[in-house]
Order: sequence, then C-alpha cells, then structure tokens
Amino acid sequence: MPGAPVKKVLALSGGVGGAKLALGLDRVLPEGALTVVANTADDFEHLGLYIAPDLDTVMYTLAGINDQERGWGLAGESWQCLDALGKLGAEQWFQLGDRDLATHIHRTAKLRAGASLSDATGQLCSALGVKARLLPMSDDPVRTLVRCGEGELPFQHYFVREQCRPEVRGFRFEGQAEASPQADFMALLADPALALIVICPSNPFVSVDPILGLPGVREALHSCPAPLYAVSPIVGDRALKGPAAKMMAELGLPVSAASVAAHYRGLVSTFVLDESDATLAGSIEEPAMRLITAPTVMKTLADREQLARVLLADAGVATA
Ligand code: FO1
Repeated sequence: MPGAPVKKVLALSGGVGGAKLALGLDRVLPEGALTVVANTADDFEHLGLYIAPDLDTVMYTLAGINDQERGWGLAGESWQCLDALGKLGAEQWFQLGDRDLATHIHRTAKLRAGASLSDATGQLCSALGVKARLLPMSDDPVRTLVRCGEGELPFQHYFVREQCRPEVRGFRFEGQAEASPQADFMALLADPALALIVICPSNPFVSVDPILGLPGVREALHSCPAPLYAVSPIVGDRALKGPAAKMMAELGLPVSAASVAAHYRGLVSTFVLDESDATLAGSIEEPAMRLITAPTVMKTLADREQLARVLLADAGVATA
C-alpha cells in the first residue's frame, strides 16, 4: 500500500547560519521533502569566475564537505593557486581554494555555455551527492550594494575586502525589481503538499530581504497556507554569525531578537527565539506572530538536528 504523500518543507537561507539549519532539516526529513532556496544577491564575478557564495556554502554543507571552522569553502583545502596568483600580482583579498576553484570554473563554463544558474546548481549538487533540492532565489542577476559613508560598496567588497568595517546606512538590491523568482520556488509556494516554510537564522537585511523582495514572493507567501516560521539570528545582543548585530546598531535599531521579529512583521506566523531570550517574549508586541523558544545555537551536528526536530514537531511535520 502506498504510504502518505511526503509533506514538503521549504527553507530560505543565506550562507553559514542558514546552511546549519538546512543541514539539520535535511538529516531528519524523509528524502524528497526539503527544498532550500538560497540568496544569490551576494554573487559576483571575480577573476573572471562566477562566484555564488551562499549557494556554495549550502551545497558544501549539505554534501558534508564544508570547512566547519570557516563556515565557507571546502574542508582540507589548499591554496596553491591563490599563492601563485599573488606572485603574479593578482588580487588575493577573496580567498579561492584550489578545490573550491573547480566549482567556480565548472559553473562559469556551464553559464557561459547557456545553462541557467538553477541548472548549473542542480548539476553541481547531484555530482556532490546532495539529496535536498537546492535552488537559487532567481536565475536573474540581483546584486546587493551596501550604502555606507564612502558611497555604495558591492557586497563582497564590504563583507570580505573591507571586513564589514564601513558604517552601514542602508542597502540596495540592484536588479531585484526586474528579476523573476526561480520558477520551482514559486511552484512550491503553490503546492498543497508544502507543510512548512522556514526562514533560517540568516541575516534579515542582506540574506533574507533579497529573497523576500523579489517580485511576487511576499504575495505568494501570504497566499500560501503553509505556516511561515523565522528563526532569530540574534541571540541576546549578538548575532549567531556575521555582521547582523553591527548592521542593526548602525541602522539605529535595538540589537535584539525583537528587532528581527519587527522586521518580519506581517509576514511570519511563528517567530523562534533562543531559549536564553525567553524573557524577551513578553516585550515583543507582535500580535499576529506566535512566539516560541527553541535551542537555536547550533554548534554541533546534534544541535542542528535538534532545532530541526523542534520546528518540525511544532509544525506537525513528521520526521524520517
Ligand atoms: N568569506 C570571507 O570572509 N573571506 C573569503 O576570502 C571568502 C572567500 C569565499 C570563497 C568562495 C565562497 O563560496 C565563499 C567565500 N567566502 C569568504 C564567504 C562569503 O563571501 C560570505 O560568507 C557570504 O557572502 C556571506 O553570506
């Protein structure tokens, strides 16, 4: 007798923080249940290669080959090409490892031959043994520009070259208004089998907003009957990873999960706070948002699976 149809889960993710929860979900869900949509507004061209940092971080993490310490790139990497580039006087501020380069070379060749970013991603994922479906948020170019005192900086120049030092005044997502959200992503939002959408604990400003602001995405999320959860990337007054807390302070927002909840007002139905922020719950006045607490700090693989299980149990989605 055929079993019950698999309930589907969609995770919206940036890089390192989002990839951790995506891995937890992947490990506890039945095969075929998980789709991860990754931000591509951090993508850029460097040394003639198309680099998609968030897609790669999620892909390497789901394939179990990511560098756990750095969060990005491959484990056991070597840097001979980067050293040789340095000797030639080429730019070295963006570190491309020898084996990681194979991904960028292969993807760039596919794109130049006419493949879409979705096709190139699907092909890389199947070659690396990734079981979940990983999609770029769009096949069209969207690029984050960080507004700071010095003018606008392309995202990787702000993040990696300038080490997030410039004071942030705002963001602009070039190409967003003209971009189409990835077709399978939109189809999933209309799929009756979709049982849960999770905004991973990624940076709300530069990882999640590029996805949510694509034409038609907010409307599709509103009409989708599946509950929309968001996990706070801020615990106490610190970001789990990256510059989210620094950005909040520079934008004049209180650095707390309450600001993240306010950011997602009108969209998210369940907001997930870390257990250590349980006392904040009383001060978050978001009448349309249900608040729950969970252990959101994911240091180990067991932590990732545990958070995934808590979210799925809360949403009534069966695990494998
Ligand atoms: N992040 C860094 O902080 N320094 C790097 O040199 C760097 C290189 C890099 C190469 C390939 C890749 O896929 C990602 C890389 N990242 C690097 C990570 C990445 O730029 C950021 O973590 C994201 O854009 C923010 O989500």
